[in-house]
Amino acid sequence: MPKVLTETGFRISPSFVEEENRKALKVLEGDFRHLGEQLARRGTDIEDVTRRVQRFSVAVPSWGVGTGGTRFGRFPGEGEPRNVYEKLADCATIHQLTGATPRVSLHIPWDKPDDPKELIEFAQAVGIGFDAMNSNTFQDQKEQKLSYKFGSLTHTDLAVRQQAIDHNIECIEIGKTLNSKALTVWIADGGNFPGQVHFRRALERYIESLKRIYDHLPSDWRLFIEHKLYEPAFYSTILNDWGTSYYAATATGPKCFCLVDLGHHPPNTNIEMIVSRLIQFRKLAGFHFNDSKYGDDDLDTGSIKPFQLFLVFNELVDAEYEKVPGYDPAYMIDQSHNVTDPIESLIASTEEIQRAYCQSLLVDRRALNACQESNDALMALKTLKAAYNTDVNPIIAMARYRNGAAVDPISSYRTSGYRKKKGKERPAMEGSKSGIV
Ligand code: PSV
Ligand code: MN
Repeated sequence: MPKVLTETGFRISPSFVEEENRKALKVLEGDFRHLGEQLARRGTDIEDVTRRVQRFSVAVPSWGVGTGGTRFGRFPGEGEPRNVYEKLADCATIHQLTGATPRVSLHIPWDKPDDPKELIEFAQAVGIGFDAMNSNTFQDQKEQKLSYKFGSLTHTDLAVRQQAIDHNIECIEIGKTLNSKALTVWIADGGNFPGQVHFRRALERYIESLKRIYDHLPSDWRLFIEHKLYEPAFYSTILNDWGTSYYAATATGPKCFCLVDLGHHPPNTNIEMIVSRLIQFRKLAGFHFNDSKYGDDDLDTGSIKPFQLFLVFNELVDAEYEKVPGYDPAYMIDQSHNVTDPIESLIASTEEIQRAYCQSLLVDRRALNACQESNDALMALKTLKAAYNTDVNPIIAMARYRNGAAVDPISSYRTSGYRKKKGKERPAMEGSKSGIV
């Protein structure tokens, strides 16, 4: 395993980014000034919006920097990360270029460190921190005693449930050493046949298991539970929707919250309304951002339904604006990159998330409220569209520049030759565990 700085391999130098930015700055300043004038006419201060975009951040998933795959295959890319250190190095590069992804979310045991202290040192050296820990009881591991084939936290056999509980506690223990502050639990438990699972008893077992995990949660930690309609169980899943998630989180305790993965609903679901409900009930954990056309496609955020993403952020900014007590959502990306360079996809997705946030900041909330109160449906939509249709690229680019990142991150990434260099440094290894598959 690499031993701090000297072994991080090639890194894009700050002077390279500065030089790239220098070439793009004049045009950016012109566009920013022009947009600033437009927004001023609408009563919005571009500097205020830019500062808020600068402060916004989203975590990246360690498993997102490797090529994903489908049930049918995986087509690995050049220079894929082969261990947690190389994943951190790629995540740090994304942060260096976007200035908006300062933390990485680890998945255990995929990223289980041999020595957490060494991992922290490495993370500090490349300039990245740790976000929520993720447990994995949806696969069997080599050294594992009991199988999760028929469930984990909800298994009919107490010994299997105990094994899954112990694994989650281990994730908390590892996370404590990394200064993480949350555990995300997603289980694949469910049934493929009508009659296979007793719905009520399985949900009771789930909540009992969650409570055992919750007992080990440090006082400043939160427990995130992630619902999902289907897959890999195709008939029924235990935590199938936000309502069940709300019930389970409430039954578990005040530090347990409901995480919304955008791909975990039936097509056409009004996700922004789910988000609003969870905010109202003080149980929104945060997000796994991605996009989908048909199901849990794990496509790049904003690539299919950018207006939906904007409407989700509109609810979030509304909660910020109204200072809803206890409102503190955790933002994370959860995608599978099958045909692109994962670093490029994560950079582009970060930009789409910032865009939706920034556009939501432009919503004239007083005007919207007036439309709602006077039942002016058409103007209510037009008020939202005025914000959504604004090209906020100059604000996002300026926020990046002022955060010391790249004005045009994908262009700088490509020009730096990072991927080619990693291709030489990281010859493919047998059994490399990047991506999801
Ligand atoms: C399940 O589909 C999920 O969204 C969960 O967050 C997992 O931890 C993640 O994908 C990675 O497989
Ligand atoms: Mn997810």
